[in-house]
Amino acid sequence: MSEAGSKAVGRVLRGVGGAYRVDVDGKTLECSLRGRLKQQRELVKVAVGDEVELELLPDGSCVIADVHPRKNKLSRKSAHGRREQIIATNLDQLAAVFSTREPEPEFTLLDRFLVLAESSDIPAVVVANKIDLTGEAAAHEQFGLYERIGYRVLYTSAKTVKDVGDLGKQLAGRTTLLAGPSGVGKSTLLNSLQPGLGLAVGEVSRALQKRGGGGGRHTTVEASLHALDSGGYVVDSPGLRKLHFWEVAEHDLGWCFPDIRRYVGGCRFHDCEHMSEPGCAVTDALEAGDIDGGRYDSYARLLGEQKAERAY
Ligand SMILES: Nc1nc2c(ncn2[C@@H]2O[C@H](COP(=O)(O)OP(=O)(O)OP(=O)(O)O)[C@@H](O)[C@H]2O)c(=O)[nH]1
Ligand SMILES: [Mg+2]
Ligand SMILES: [Zn+2]
Repeated sequence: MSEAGSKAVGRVLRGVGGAYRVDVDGKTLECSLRGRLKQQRELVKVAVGDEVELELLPDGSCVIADVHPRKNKLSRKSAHGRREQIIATNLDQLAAVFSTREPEPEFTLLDRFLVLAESSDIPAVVVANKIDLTGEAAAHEQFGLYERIGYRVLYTSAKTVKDVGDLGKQLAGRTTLLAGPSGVGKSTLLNSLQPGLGLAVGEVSRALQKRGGGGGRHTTVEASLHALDSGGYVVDSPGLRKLHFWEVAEHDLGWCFPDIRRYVGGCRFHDCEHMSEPGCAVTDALEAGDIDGGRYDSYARLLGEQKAERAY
């Protein structure tokens, strides 16, 4: 892409404040949005992971002229107001990264990440990092529930090369979003898998953790896509303390919990919300101990949020 007017297709690596970094066959180009797209920016938000059409202008600058239709996207509601914030697009899987300690895992937040993935039909795996702090047996106790539900859980320590091998295999050849709270080691894991990435990692000071909780301040400040030597791409993303859904549109909420999904066919009413309806196979399974109480609480809380949203 050297002559004015020439075109190319690339993939958005990152984008802040109207400046985008786009990968074209292994070369990184700095681009802005073409005026026409800029006007529709509320409509066509260019996001990390997007496949875009580029055009080289006579002045040597490069613009994004169009965005290809997306295979999928993961979005959240912005912290302020009611806007959609696209985290990443065109994903093959989500890796929900939590740590066994420092910070301790917040399973209601993990449930939210999993529901987000299920609702978009994006496969999810769970990464339980920092097993060096607890030992593997304790980590299995913490996260074993998710294996029983049917998720793949990868037990990792970014401190030892042997403990990131399975994660490396899981990422090879796919586009993966690594998401989770701040300080759990997302960037550190990626650096251990591929030292050349050189991602900034934070220091979780014990003092800071005690004061602020949740691992302190954020180190990664914006999502960025990286090509892996093993094929595929990873998106490293800033830690999220909260995750509010922009939409859980495609499926009912119960469908987004695989452990609840398998019972809904047995409910007396087809529109059962599994709260207190008679003949509910889900609450029966809960009482029988076949559905975990914490998972059911996550479901009930999210259902409450959805209803409040609809009433809004
Ligand atoms: N003991 C131990 N510490 C780890 C491990 N992985 C990461 N850390 C440490 O945890 C701290 C936070 O790591 P980061 O990689 O910056 O965490 P992050 O998830 O990218 O955080 P944000 O960018 O803020 O979202 C650093 O001090 C790392 O050295 C691990 O497996 N074991
Ligand atoms: Mg980070
Ligand atoms: Zn029911």
